[in-house]
Amino acid sequence: MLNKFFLLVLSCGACLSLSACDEECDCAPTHECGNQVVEQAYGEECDLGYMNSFEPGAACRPDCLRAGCGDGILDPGEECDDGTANSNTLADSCRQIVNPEYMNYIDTPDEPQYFCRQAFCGDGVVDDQEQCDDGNDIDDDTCTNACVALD
Ligand SMILES: [Ca+2]
Ligand SMILES: [Ca+2]
Ligand SMILES: [Ca+2]
Repeated sequence: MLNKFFLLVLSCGACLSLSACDEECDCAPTHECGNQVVEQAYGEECDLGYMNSFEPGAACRPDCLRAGCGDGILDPGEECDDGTANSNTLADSCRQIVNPEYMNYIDTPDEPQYFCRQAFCGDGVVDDQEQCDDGNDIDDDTCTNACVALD
């Protein structure tokens, strides 16, 4: 496997150095994040070349993934974003919620919209300042919609 890889690299290098055999050269296709070509086969979601940026609100990150909830950068419209520390099950964490009411500012209709939101009453996790959180809309059960526990 390794040898095969090196053979490919060698033949590719040799081929590219000889303009005469350009058309026969079946070297592995090259790809690069930053070449302004969205190479989906290599996991790229976007590629704006030198415009790829870690800046909040940038349309494309330097890793050729779209900006959004979960990238660890506080983008416009996000209440929080702790990246991989976002959690929908740990108390007082930044929530990563799929909810059409909270559209990410970047329109990606083909994918679920994650919205980064602070922990809140109704997310089903008992957070700071909450006596309970059953995550439902029933106000007169044992946990009110204000996250107050009733006997
Ligand atoms: Ca690319
Ligand atoms: Ca973000
Ligand atoms: Ca909660």
